[in-house]
Amino acid sequence: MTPAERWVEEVAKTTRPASLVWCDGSDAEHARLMEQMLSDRTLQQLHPRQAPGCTLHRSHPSDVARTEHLTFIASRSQEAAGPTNNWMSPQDARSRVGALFEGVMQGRTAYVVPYVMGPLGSPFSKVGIEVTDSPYVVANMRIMTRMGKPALDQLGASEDFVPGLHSVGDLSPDRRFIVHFPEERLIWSIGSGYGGNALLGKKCFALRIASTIARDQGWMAEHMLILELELPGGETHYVGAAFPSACGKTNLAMLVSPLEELGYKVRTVGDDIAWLRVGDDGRLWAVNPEAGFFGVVPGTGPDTNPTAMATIDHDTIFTNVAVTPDGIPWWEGKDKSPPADLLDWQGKPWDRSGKAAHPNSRFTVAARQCPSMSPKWEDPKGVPLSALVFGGRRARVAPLVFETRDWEHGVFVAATMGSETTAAATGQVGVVRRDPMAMLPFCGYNMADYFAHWLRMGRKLSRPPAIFHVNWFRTGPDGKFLWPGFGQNLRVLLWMIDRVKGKGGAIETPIGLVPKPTDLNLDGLDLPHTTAEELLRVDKDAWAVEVQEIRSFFDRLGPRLPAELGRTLDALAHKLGVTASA
Ligand code: GTP
Ligand code: SPV
Ligand code: MN
Repeated sequence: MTPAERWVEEVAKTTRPASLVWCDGSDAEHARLMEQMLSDRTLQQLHPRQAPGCTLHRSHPSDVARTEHLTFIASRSQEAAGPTNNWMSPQDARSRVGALFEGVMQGRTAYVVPYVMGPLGSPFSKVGIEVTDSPYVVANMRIMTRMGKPALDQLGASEDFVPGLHSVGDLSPDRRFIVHFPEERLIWSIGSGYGGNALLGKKCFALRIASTIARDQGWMAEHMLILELELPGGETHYVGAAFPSACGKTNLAMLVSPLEELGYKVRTVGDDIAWLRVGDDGRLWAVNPEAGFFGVVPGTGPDTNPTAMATIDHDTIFTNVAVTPDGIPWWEGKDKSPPADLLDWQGKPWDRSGKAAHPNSRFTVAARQCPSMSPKWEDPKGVPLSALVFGGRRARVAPLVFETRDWEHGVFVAATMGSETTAAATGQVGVVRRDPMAMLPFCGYNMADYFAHWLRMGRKLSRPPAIFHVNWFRTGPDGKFLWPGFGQNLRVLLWMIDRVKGKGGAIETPIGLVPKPTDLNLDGLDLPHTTAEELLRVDKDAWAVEVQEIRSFFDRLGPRLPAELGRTLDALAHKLGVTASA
């Protein structure tokens, strides 16, 4: 027996499924599963001509987003998980959560899903095995990862895989736990069938577990899109960008250049996760470990993200969107006016009072369907990054863009970024919180140690990427976004590349290097100069308040916080004329 077979046998003994199916990832297997889910109503077939090969899944209404308060790091010491993670001792996890797995799959089929994160054959790829009682999860994993036989072939008789045990349980939030054992590299998830809670290759493995492996091995697992930017004449640059959930990663990764005719093109390498390493050339290299997109549906339309629209017009699993009686999917932002007789995301006639599609409704679609994929997207060695971008959703305070002074300052800005919460996780929406590197819910270990790891990585990079901060979401007094966003974000990327090349103007401010409106290429954009000024304004009073918030966040992290970050905060406070408080 291989180590994989031994582990599967062990979990089967605990969960006691009626049958066990090893998934090979073949078309025939997929067809059987789809057939079964259509007949038991797990999935609904959508319109054969308007949405060929597309299906709709409606999740349980209490299971529509990641549940951060039910997500745990079960490290031996609480200190290892750190103050920003929920912690459970491994013993507690075994008794409290382990007990829930006893016999949980009785009468159900357990699917064994071997999968690879990263391009097949890449030295940076990693194997996971998810055992799940949800055929919907299997269908999603088949899109999101390289699943089935290729994964087993890559694994062979090795014990180097990340096991993940998943059961929908009874779907009750009272018995829902997403637990990570970082020392054992093991994942347990029960009580949810949704997204990041259940597709264990994604946030659980490729971020939480991978971040701890990366710390130990000297690389990084980050919540980042990766894009390729081609300039006139063919020069290409790669950019990694970390924004919190539902803050624009997929959209930026699929950006359609408004200056395409002038030779500026953007292509997609990844939209959510990047595994980063230091190359022999001293640059930072990025690989997208995923094979598909699990993207936010609302707001996706022909004007905002035509690339995503083209990607999802066939062979896509939609979760929690609205639908017409004849099976055409619909969501807010798809087009101007909703069709008649719409059924909302719960399948009820839509009375037009609330949202028809759930705000966190999602599409699952293979990357190979995306017309903007870069030829390099599956390159086993990855792509070299010229710039890293961090950003959040901030109605106020943060300007459209600024550059940090160096790696250490960049790490400080990333570590202290704030963003408004979104529907991607349960809980209140629109509350500003610190979301360091967009990793607050995804860092598998102590956040202070994670910052130290970032600083350590910088010392290994002889040609580090420049680090920027952006905010597409600043609003005016009328509450409307000041910046057109989407494709026009290209103009901000172009300024970044100018800066990387030692061109492009900027003025020194206390927070970093901010362009003047004239430093940005705004040609053909109908943006009043006063709006551009407002977008780029650094409001010292607002930043003084920010400093206090950062200070209390740093206080929470305690003495493990790298001293460099404390010093950078003091320097910022000084520049703003804020008196240091203890
Ligand atoms: P996750 O998949 O949850 O990690 O989200 P994400 O970071 O990929 O965000 P996504 O690109 O799906 O965007 C989330 C929401 O923000 C969608 O409703 C988008 O339409 C909207 N959005 C994205 N980019 C922009 C932008 O540049 N400007 C504005 N105003 N909205 C944007
Ligand atoms: C996110 O919340 O960042 C997502 C969706 O990408 S989920 O897979 O549910 O985590
Ligand atoms: Mn996304």
